[in-house]
Amino acid sequence: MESSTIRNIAIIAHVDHGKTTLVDQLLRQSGAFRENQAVEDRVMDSMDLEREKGITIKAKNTAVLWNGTTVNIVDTPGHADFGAEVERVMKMVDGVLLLVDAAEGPQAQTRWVLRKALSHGLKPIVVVNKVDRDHADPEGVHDKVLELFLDLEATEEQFNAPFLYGSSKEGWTDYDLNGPRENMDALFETVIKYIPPPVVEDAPFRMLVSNIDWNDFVGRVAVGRILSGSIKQGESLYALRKDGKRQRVKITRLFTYSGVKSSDSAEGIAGDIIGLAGFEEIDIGDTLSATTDAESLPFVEIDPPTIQMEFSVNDGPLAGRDGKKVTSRQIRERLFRETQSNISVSVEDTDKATSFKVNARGAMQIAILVETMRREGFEVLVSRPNVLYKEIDGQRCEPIEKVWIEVPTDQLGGVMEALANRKATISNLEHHHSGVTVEAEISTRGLIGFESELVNLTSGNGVMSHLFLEYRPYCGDITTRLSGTLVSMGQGKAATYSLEVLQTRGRLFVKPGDEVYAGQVVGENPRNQTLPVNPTKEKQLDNMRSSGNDKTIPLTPPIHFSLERAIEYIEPDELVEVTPKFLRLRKRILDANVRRKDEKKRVPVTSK
Ligand SMILES: Nc1nc2c(ncn2[C@@H]2O[C@H](COP(=O)(O)OP(=O)(O)OP(=O)(O)O)[C@@H](O)[C@H]2O)c(=O)[nH]1
Ligand SMILES: [Mg+2]
Repeated sequence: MESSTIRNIAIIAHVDHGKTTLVDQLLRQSGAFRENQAVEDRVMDSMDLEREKGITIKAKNTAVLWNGTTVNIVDTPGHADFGAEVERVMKMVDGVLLLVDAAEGPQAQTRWVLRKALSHGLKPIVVVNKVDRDHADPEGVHDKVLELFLDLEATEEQFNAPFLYGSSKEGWTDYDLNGPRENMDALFETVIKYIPPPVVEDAPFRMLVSNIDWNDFVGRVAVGRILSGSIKQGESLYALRKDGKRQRVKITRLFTYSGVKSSDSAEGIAGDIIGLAGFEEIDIGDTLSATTDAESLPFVEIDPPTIQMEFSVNDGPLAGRDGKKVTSRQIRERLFRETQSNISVSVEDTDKATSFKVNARGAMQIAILVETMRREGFEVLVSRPNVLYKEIDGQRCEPIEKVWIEVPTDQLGGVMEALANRKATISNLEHHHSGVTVEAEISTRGLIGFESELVNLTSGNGVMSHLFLEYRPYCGDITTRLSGTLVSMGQGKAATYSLEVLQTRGRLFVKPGDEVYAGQVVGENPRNQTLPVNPTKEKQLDNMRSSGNDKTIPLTPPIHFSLERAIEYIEPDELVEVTPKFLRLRKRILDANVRRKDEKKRVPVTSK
């Protein structure tokens, strides 16, 4: 193998536009799977959470062999919160396949990933995907993508990118919209013809670590593209760490990637994407080199985090009943470990030993981290996300985003009102056959919880995407939750009798038999105030009751929160208690008397 028979590409797109499904087809049609091998859909989404949520969370490598050429492919996530996964692979590839849904057209994240790819000078190939969909408008989408290229100031060469049409699901991509609709050959041909082979220098071995993989036998595996030279198993090299340390390492294993697995390889050559093991410590952004005098290779600049959440030790009365990892030392260690492979997450200690601040790109990204931790046996308290403010010219500034919302015309009113409440400014309204596209500018703060509100307002018909725009001066208080809470005064098991009474006061979050404690938020109060309640009270047996009083209204099922929804729902004086099996909402201060004193002391957080 030599570098002229290698192509390195990343697949980029807005969320759900069909990247992982396309990789399935490339693998299948290049013969990466054995004949008759049962292969699940979206094989690259191999993490449990990816399969459950149906989205890609981590960028992953694979490779296919096509007519003697090795095509290394990086599948990336399309959700905005995982954007750093796209940024960090930019240095591994020479070209990108930009997928655009033929019905939805370019969306917020299409713009963002394309901008990143163009600014790295990567060659794009556009695939208008999902042509099989109802309401697909491939020609219209073709024009919109060209407009996007113009908008993003693509070079003439980038602007003349090849366009293909296809359906990942049906397994075809063609030059022509009319067919033949048989296979992906046109795409393979275009990649090999249009994407240049990796440029390699005639120099000793050098590689920038762009990903960290995990192998049960050898531990951390450094993944990257070899810039120059070659490496064999058993050879030694130097790791230049980001903190300036230089470590000598013996390479114990060398992997190449194909299909869904990695396999051992005798040698890695310049231009190829490989994995190396043998390190005690290694992080994304470190440089590997055969010589002692090599300089560190520059890593990609990535967008800064915009939100922050507090993680703390569970100090509630039920702490430690469910989880196995509950101490601040365990939580701290786990959070700092996350920052080694998740480059857009950072962690800060606070003045309290039991509490940490975690910075990230969005609530979804943090929710995935919390969900992963609870599966590992952790218990933790998490706060509502706060945005990260910045001082610019002596003024307190906050992140502002551009949001695009697709909504059926008859539901526009409710959505506009919700946007106004969240202090958004509408920048454009476009009516089309399937509804209205609303374009607005809104603070990241105002966007928190908006997606669930939109789903509620439009019975699931509204879709939105958003993109960081810039920092602007603080735009004033925003009230995102209008309802109050029902807060338990007692501890014990929730009793049917009291819940029947309580459900006339608001909507409940607990069901009979659930363990509750004082200070736990057990329901929503339609009025914006805290109502103390006792959900544990059993019915008093007495002789005085008449049979008529026994009639009860059946209990409405409690509101079930997903972790992400719970995080966005709570107020600053509340927390989400997360354990492997349970999710509870609670007041920060559990004791009602202390809480009342504290409220009096405090300046109101939101003003009307
Ligand atoms: N109709 C149709 N559906 C498709 C096509 N390609 C993918 N899908 C469906 O679209 C959904 C999302 O597909 P994925 O391949 O997971 O999309 P993705 O771009 O990898 O999503 P993220 O990685 O989360 O950004 C799945 O339900 C697919 O079955 C297509 O060509 N036509
Ligand atoms: Mg995917």
